[in-house]
Amino acid sequence: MRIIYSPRHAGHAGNVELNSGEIVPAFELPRRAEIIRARVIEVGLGPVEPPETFDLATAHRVHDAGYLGFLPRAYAMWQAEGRSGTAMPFVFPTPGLRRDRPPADIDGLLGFYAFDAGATFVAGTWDAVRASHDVALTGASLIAGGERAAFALCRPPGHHAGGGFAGGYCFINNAAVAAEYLRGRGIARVSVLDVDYHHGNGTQEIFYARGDVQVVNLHADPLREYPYFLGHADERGAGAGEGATLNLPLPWGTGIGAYRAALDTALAAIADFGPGALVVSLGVDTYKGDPISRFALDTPDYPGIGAAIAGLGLPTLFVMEGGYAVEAIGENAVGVLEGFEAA
Ligand code: Q9C
Ligand code: ZN
Repeated sequence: MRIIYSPRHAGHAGNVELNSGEIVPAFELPRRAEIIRARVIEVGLGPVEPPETFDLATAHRVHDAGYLGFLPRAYAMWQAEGRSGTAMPFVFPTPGLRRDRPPADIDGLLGFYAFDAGATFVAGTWDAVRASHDVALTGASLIAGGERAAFALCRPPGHHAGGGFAGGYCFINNAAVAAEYLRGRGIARVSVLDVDYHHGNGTQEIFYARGDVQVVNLHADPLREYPYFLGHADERGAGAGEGATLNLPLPWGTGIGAYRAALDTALAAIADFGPGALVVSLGVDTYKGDPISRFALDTPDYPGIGAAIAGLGLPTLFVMEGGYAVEAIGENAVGVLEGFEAA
């Protein structure tokens, strides 16, 4: 399969994050994408190509204008206060506070456009986000043009970013932009299958009231896991989207047996929906060695996941999301793709 990659991800580097009450180096780091790229080449998965440049018209269909306008300006506003290092929000307009008056300074704006402190900015962040968006759209354009499958090696990831907010290492929702693009290319129904360990709250929110894009999530139960405040089984969609959202939360410690049973349920729901294309939010933080996650999948389990997805017989765009066990991320992520190809 064709692989889309941009070296511009590497400017999003040196960030720190809040973890268990301490500021630590961010788990979402450049080496992740480089190890996946090296593994793609090592196994000969296919040609690695640079993205084309896309305008933000499709992104504007899934994100608010105020939010998209803020992202490129955030770090310059931070620097204008005389600061360097990592720009991170610390105050958020939770219900009970006002959302109708966007703040005028950087600390207010960072929180206004975020749901957690986990999507942080450095000098190269916007350029990396913009390139990641182009990587996803280039992959989507290959699918729209008739390719059976493509791999968008996106970094930073996207599935926690909602219409008007960043969070969880995510800024532009690459998978949502790709799905919307496929709709715009005349594919009447598109499904998003999110296999990242964490619930894809942003993707779900963006399409929740729409009947043309189905969103199916397999993830750690939000009762005990980030993002905590979305991803329960009783969320089924709203209005025209009633029934087009499916959540399959799983307990800590889930191994491949229970995981494959849930995946089969997810795949049957997708087959029922009858999409013309599939976008897979591919996170491999389901791995037993992941430093921030608690599932128990092992490296030999990943090709079977790819093979099961291939069984749908759909044009399929894989969009890279999470996975923080850096030494294993290449084998695990590319294992899914190899399994897909071999099926
Ligand atoms: N500080 C993705 O996998 N933080 N995002 C967890 C560690 C948030 C994960 C606690 C994890 C976000 C794309
Ligand atoms: Zn994740």
